[in-house]
Amino acid sequence: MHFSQVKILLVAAGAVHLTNAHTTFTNFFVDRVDQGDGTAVHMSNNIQQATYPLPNVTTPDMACGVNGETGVARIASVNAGSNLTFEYRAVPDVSTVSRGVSIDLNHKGPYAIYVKKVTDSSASHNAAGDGWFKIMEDGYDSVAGKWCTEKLIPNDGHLSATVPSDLAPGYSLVRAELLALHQADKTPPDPQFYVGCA
Ligand SMILES: *[C@@H]1O[C@H](CO)[C@@H](O)[C@H](O)[C@H]1NC(C)=O
Ligand SMILES: *[C@@H]1O[C@H](CO)[C@@H](O)[C@H](O)[C@H]1NC(C)=O
Ligand SMILES: [Cu+2]
Repeated sequence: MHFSQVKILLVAAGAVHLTNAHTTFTNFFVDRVDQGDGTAVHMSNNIQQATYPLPNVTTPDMACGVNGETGVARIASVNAGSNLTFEYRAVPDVSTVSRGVSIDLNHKGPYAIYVKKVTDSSASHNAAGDGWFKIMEDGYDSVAGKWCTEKLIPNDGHLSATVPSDLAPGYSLVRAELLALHQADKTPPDPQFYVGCA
């Protein structure tokens, strides 16, 4: 095989990789401080499918994603008024790739951030069900002509929200929801939810 052929194959593999790469919430920031890769974050245990959209929106996974009902030991402290940032990555493990890509540009849609008071943030099985309320949402920016998913790319994959000043003290879960609508008008409809909790 000639070198030129090798190069073409690599370019093709890269393109396929990007198209298949969806996104997932990996890093939680409190007042712009990164808590660390996956720290205090409920994440999928499936390496191959961690960035896939929710396979079934009628299961409890809708709350915090696949494996999202599994509690995590690390808890981040936040204050009223704290800036919470949620980093999304197309490739969760950035030890082998550049941090650059957060989502493929073909995804178009809004995001929202929710909070739920819980008895113990590290406990399992406290995510699905009642109690969630929305603290932030952003959709289509008609002035810029851009969806929030498109702004995510130049913004290093970061979504953010402010902790409400009247949030009761104690433990809470916070849920990030990114919704890609580019397949939602197809048959069958395929709204792609990328959800995760900290
Ligand atoms: C989605 O989950 C619901 C509830 O568990 C189940 O009844 C349904 O068959 C699932 N749908 C698919 C396409 O797997
Ligand atoms: C939170 O901080 C980020 C920088 O990491 C900034 O872009 C964003 O505007 C801030 N959000 C709020 C609600 O202040
Ligand atoms: Cu996708």
